[in-house]
Amino acid sequence: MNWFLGLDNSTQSLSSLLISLHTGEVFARYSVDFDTDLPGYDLVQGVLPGPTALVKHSDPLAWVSALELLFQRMVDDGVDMGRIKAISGSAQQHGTVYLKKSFSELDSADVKTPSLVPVIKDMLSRRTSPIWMDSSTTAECHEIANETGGYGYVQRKTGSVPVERFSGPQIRKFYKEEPEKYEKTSKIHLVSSFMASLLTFRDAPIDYGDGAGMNLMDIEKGQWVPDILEATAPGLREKLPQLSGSGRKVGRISEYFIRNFGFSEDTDVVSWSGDNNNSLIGVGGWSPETVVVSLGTSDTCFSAMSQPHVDPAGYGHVFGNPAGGYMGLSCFKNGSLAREKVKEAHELSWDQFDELILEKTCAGNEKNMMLPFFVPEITPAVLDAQPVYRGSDEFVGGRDPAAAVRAVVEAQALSMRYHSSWLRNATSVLRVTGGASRSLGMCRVLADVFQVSVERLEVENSAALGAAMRAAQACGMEEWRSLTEKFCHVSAEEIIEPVTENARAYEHMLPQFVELLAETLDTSQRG
Ligand code: XUL
Repeated sequence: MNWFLGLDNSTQSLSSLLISLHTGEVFARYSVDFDTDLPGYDLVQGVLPGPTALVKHSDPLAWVSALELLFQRMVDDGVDMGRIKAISGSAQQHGTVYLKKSFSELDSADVKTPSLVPVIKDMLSRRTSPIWMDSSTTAECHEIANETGGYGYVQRKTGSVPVERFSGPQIRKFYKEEPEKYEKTSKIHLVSSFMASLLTFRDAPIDYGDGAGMNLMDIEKGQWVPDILEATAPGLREKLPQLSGSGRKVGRISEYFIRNFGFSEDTDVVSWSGDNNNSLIGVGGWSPETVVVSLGTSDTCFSAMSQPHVDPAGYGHVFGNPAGGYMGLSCFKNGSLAREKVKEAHELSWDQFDELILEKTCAGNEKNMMLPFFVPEITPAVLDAQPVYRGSDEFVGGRDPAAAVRAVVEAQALSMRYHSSWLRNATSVLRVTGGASRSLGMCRVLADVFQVSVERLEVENSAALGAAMRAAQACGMEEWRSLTEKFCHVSAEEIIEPVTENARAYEHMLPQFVELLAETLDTSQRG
């Protein structure tokens, strides 16, 4: 029994991998895509259609279904589930799941139905879950700030100013709009703690890592902040799970999963955490020398921090590092969503997208520049999404695919460089992970804009890998350092060195980009 299972419940899919401490192998990579594998839930890129562009919810039952389908795929493929010693997971951050009292009594329920979905459906006090893409709580952010010591106070306590997608403002909105349902809610879980609870059939704690993304937890003390809870919604303290360290075993896997999928009754479930927190571990970035760029549905830029210093501009966040200490993170919503919009607008394949960056355009993009706000942006806060174009008539008129492709990627890299300076991490290396890290063009532009080496890891799903490594560490099997040496490999051909001649183009472009941003921003959006 030396296999450890890492799961990753992201915005668009649930995926898995197993690590073997014995052989150092990473295997059993499976994935369930919410849109295509679970069409009955009507999700589009993992999200339910909403009343406005600012409202983004998902269906927690799709996550339950995905968990069962993923395990079934593993079993059907002959994976010996009985050899899994422990499971941990990673989940999209900030999203919340609202449950009735019956959920906390799940461990005494004798579930005999072939699926957990109808059982959990009856236990939901709110049918849908607001997720990290939601930007609809500006009013609630103001209210929480005004009722407490202001934006700066909430930031000093919780690591972030009140932010639209964070759990606290989302909970407040639910309380204001549906007070009876709020009243009937007995537990509010994060996606991460909900998934861990499903596996054990008991309320799992929220780990400090992901708990820091709620605007409710004192990042230094690892405790709920009473006056912020009060300003958020009445009686909230009783509705929140416990807080705990990320390395805690939260229980054994429930009888239901043993019976249906062949897990051993000794299989431990270890606290789940946020996807970014897990990625920090999965890329081997748990000590402060490394800056990580994760290119997924959202793009994020983060690094470990020994002391929790906050972003003076108010956009960055301090979360918990699962290996201890803190991590600083900036999140950009127009990540793969923006790249896809440009790719689709010009009817390109991903290979053509890359070729246009690498072969047909050069650093600086002949003064063509874009602000890729295709959907409301987080960093910087832009609610009224509208891409902005500056440059030649062809480019502005949408008739230059090559310039458009380079422009979206250069804008993302410049924005990351500009908005990550608060991390104060003078790095010489960027570790790049996530689906779009396969794009050599994207990595080339990152290397040139930051003028540092870009390293790509062998295992692309660093969130699932980090979760599996955390499961192993929590079982006392190995230290972070040896787990990192075993699983976080960078092969020499995956290192992209910066082209020094391109440095000048970006030194010149960055202030122009910042100026265009300043002109475009509606500063009245943030109080
Ligand atoms: C981080 C954030 C996103 C989600 C995506 O603050 O909102 O990266 O975690 O899953």
